Amino acid sequence: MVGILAPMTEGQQQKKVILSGMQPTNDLTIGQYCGALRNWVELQHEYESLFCVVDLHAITVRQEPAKLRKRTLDVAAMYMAAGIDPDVSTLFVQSHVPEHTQLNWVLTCLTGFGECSRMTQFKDKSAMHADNVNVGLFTYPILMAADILLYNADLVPVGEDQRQHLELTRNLAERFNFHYSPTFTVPEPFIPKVGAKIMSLQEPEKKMSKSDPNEKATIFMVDTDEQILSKVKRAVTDSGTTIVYDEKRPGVANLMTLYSITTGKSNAEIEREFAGLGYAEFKDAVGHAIVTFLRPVRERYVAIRSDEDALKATLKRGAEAARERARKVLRKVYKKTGFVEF
Ligand code: ATP
Ligand code: LTN
Repeated sequence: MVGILAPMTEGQQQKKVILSGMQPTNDLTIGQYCGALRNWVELQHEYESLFCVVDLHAITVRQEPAKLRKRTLDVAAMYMAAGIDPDVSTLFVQSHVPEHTQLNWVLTCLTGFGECSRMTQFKDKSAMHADNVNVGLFTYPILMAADILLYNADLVPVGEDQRQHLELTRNLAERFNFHYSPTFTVPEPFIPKVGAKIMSLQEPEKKMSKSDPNEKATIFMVDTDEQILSKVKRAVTDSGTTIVYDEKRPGVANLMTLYSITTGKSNAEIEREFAGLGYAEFKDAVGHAIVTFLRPVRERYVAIRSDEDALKATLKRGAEAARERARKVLRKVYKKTGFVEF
């Protein structure tokens, strides 16, 4: 399934393009790693890849400036620790490329009020932040569409919760192409079969979220070995006894998914491994598998994060490369929209 490719300009890459991003609203979780980041790492060699830290999106929820600044660098360092190679992929901060907000405006004027009102994330987040239901939260998915369309991304690797935003992005691309002339690639979501929705360890019917006030519900990528083992040990399961994959038993299913991703074993293999054993043995194995898996990532993270100058230089280089591309696409969009060229 391929979107309509925009005509190639001279010297443009032949590889297909992927773009994705995460908000620097807290430390990253193992949910984000499983749903998105690990796929970015795998896909980066096959695609022309752009990954950004979406700080403009983050301020749709109130942020403390000093924390936002720090977390933006934390998230970029975690991308690299997880395996994003800035010599292979373009790694940048969204606010460093002003074309995102410029395209955002053009797309905003093509978006129906009703389309934004239907977004589940808006409904959820406005309920969660009832004291600050700002217009940015409402138009959030249009800015996301701008991020994607600005680079004519073919594929957008994200978790399940972003499917609806991708659908809006596709509609906006088609709408612009129809009203003006073919300009944007219509992107496809890339949502993994396993791990697209890692659930909370405390309420396994709910998505694991980096903003969950209950810290026991979430495994952060920077958690210590002890924290991980303790959180997994206390994870909510059910009154059953067997280790069998069953979506009706979301606690056990979620732990099986985490075990599968961190060890590479299939559900059938896991079921065989734990046949006749109980939750205690299973949780112990899951906890240790996550610890073994995350430890080297955390060690790389600490090393990368400790050299802030180098990290900032990497992001500067990424922003320059991204701007170079973004400027060309925005220019085309402005021209087609009818703005007088400067
Ligand atoms: P929050 O958890 O604070 O609501 P978010 O979902 O807005 O955060 P982002 O940083 O914007 O978090 O998400 C980055 C990526 O990680 C997205 O592609 C999202 O689908 C994915 N993701 C987030 N949480 C999970 C999860 N629990 N399971 C799988 N993928 C996830
Ligand atoms: N809305 C996304 C974050 C995001 C994004 C993007 C993802 C902003 N811009 C562009 C992919 C492509 C989320 O995960 N909450």
